[in-house]
Amino acid sequence: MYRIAVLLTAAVLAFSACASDDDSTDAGSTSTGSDTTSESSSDTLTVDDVWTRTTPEGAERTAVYVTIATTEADELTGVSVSADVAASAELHETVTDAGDEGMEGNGGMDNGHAGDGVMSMRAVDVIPVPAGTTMLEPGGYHIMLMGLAAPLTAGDSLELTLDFENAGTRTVDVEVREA
Ligand SMILES: [Cu+2]
Repeated sequence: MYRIAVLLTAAVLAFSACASDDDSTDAGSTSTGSDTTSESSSDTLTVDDVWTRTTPEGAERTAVYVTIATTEADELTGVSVSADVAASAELHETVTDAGDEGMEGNGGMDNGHAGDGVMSMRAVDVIPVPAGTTMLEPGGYHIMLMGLAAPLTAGDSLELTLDFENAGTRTVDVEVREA
């Protein structure tokens, strides 16, 4: 019994000595590295810093902004919100020098868009999300909550569900900031 153990030990030593001829140092850290890779490839896209402003009494809609970080180019193709919060949610783009094709009923500036010059906005089917960091922020792309069920107040908790072409669905919490 003892002799077998010694022989096995010798065999293991011989094997590892052999292996270290080829791959000089660390066969161990190679497998650790591939674990890390497979973990990160299952979550290449993250959504952070999701926020909106408090709304005055009677406001019908408001904009929500997010920051998206992704290692692979993607597209934001849809957004949805609980009916408790708003009747619907849309992907929007802010444009300056409103064209003639402006949205119906876009007269009010009660929605958080800056009243600086002539700004308008329109619904889009898709918001491009190139690799890197994409910020949906005031004056650019945003998410619009249409038909607010109630005014938004600081500390409210609400969720949005974002649909990405490649990364799938993300449900995120929206922070309501003081306007
Ligand atoms: Cu909008």
